[in-house]
Amino acid sequence: MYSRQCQCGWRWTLFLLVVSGMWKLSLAYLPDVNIFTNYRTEVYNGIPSEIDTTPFIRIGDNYYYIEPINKVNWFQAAGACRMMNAHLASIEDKPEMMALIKYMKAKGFKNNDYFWISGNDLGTEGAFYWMSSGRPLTYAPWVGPKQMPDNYGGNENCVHMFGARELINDANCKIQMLYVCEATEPKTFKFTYIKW
Ligand SMILES: [Ca+2]
Ligand SMILES: [Ca+2]
Repeated sequence: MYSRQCQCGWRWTLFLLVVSGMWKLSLAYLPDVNIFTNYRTEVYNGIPSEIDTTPFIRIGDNYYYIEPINKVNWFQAAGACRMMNAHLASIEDKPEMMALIKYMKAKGFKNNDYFWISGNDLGTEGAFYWMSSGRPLTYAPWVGPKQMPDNYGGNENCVHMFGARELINDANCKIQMLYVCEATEPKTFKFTYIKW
């Protein structure tokens, strides 16, 4: 008698044998489950909001200290920033400059308030670098209308910004002025316990 029923029992048996074999094989290549750690580390830019950063203030993604009173020369300003485990600021793009000037204007600083930042051409006349990063000044909004940097008097090798304008100028490093320090962007590590 013709039957459509498949006598497939042996095929199922073979299938299950193969699958179980693969499973055992895969186990052989898996590392011991016990070596998996239950901890995971995550790294965040910036610091949690509950941590007080005073006297540094966060503007955009950066943390600055803006010296409001004591005027010093560029080298002293660089040293003062290092004493705070920071550097003279490097204003590396227009958004950073705009954010900083917006804050400084709001604090009442004026165009005739000059602030040292880390740019300089002390190494090679006319080749300006940020001391804090070692990078060349690619964003360099030199003040006009006279063409700057003018190396006036043959001795202007340090860069300053203005308190209320998105501009920079080269000046004699020995002039005394205010300064802006920038803290290295902090990283925060979060350690998470995961129940497997
Ligand atoms: Ca110069
Ligand atoms: Ca100048």
